[in-house]
Amino acid sequence: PTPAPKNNPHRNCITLYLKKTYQVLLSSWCLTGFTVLFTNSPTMIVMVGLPARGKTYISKKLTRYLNWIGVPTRVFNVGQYRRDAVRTYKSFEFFRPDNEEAMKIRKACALAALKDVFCYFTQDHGQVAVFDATNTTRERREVILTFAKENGYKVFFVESLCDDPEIIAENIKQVKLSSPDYVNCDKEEAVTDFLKRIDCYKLTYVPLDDDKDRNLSYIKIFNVGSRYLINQVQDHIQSRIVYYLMNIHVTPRTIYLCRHGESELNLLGRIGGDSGLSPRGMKFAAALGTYIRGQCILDLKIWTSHMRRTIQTAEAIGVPYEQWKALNEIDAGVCEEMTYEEIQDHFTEEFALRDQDKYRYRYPKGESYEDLVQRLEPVIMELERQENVLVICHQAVMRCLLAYFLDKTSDELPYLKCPLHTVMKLTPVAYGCEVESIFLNVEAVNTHRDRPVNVDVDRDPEDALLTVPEHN
Ligand SMILES: *C1O[C@H](CO)[C@@H](O)[C@H](O)[C@H]1NC(C)=O
Ligand SMILES: *[C@@H]1O[C@H](CO)[C@@H](O)[C@H](O)[C@H]1NC(C)=O
Repeated sequence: PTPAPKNNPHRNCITLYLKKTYQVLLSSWCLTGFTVLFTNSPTMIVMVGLPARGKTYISKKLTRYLNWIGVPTRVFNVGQYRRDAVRTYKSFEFFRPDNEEAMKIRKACALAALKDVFCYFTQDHGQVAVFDATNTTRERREVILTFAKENGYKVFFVESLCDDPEIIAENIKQVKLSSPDYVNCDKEEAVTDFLKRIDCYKLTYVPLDDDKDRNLSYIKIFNVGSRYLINQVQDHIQSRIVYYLMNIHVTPRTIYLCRHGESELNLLGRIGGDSGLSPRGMKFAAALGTYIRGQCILDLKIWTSHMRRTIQTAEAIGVPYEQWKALNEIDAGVCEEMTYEEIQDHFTEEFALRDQDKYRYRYPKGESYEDLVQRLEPVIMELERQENVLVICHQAVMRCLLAYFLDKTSDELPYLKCPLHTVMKLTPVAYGCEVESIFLNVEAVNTHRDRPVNVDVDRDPEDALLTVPEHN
């Protein structure tokens, strides 16, 4: 909106009105996939629940997702502040509610974390802070609410409840035993100590209450997602968080990512287009079929784009597959089917601008990586819902998907190495994702172009073309 003149007495009203209107407008744009995300005040996501209820897991995963969709987010782990303050952990005794000395330390740590949240919002342009603490009493939550109110932040609680001893035992085994608190410690002793630590918290734990907390915004997650309760969602970002949390699961599974086999245009060093596979590309498709059959995966879903080269690759596997238009390669607009040499020739300035900010650069009449991430968001959401999936896609698309799973920044994303004829096998582990890269032994051209040192618009052609991979 054009700002109203300064001397207009109604100016504040008008801006407020515009703000409100635009907020609604922008929110609906976000839903239809535009790249604008609008949050007028920062949000604190506050985790609530006993230890070993997956709070850190949820915090890290949610943070990775929000950063990937373009909302600057950071985790503040109060436990880590405690570990930094009290170097050596002795036992659960530290967590007894009648241990006054320890309570003081814990309170000081939480305050230090809140202070850092404040700095993150004011100095580092953060939009969401995930406060990963236990926060099991109403009084403690009140401290956060007051702090948030004073600073004009919104608060959204995420409470994880679990009464299934098997899930809790699994969580302790998976993540708690590798915690810094239990290095050089007997495994069984550690589990016993940890269960006692949980008992200390149980003494004072008060879950969010249907009636007393009815004015708060929160989601309660029961037994890792078998049931949810959602209360007072305030805005667009909270609604997206709720939607995401309701789609993720913890069932072990594997995701395979690869590109199509080498295409006719790859051989010529031409980007985009919709060509078929080269003879080596066909060989890769067959090798992929053999590899996938060798993995013996039950119920493997296979997804391709709408482009010939991914469909031909999937055909060779000989099992049903699903086509997603959202998986189509980045649209290079006026540069489609050109070689990098031709782009440098015809669109010299554009070529340099792309090197200056490859993530945000949008090809004339085409897309940017940033656009692509928005287009791929429904794919990520469906990947979260599914179990074993093989995604046969394209270089830029695979970079975006990989960046999500490996928590890469938008600066790193457009330069991730995704060579042809190589499968990336992703396995979720405790707090992230393990990746194994498998080359299927079929030669292919290199299509990776690194960022050249010189990115000035008036650089020499040699400088611009320095990192272009070899081609026919
Ligand atoms: C929850 O957060 C509050 C913030 O004021 C803090 O005082 C408290 O120590 C946290 N809970 C626990 C059990 O760490
Ligand atoms: C909730 O908000 C309403 C309206 O502001 C208020 O009257 C009520 O007392 C609040 N309830 C609680 C439990 O805080």
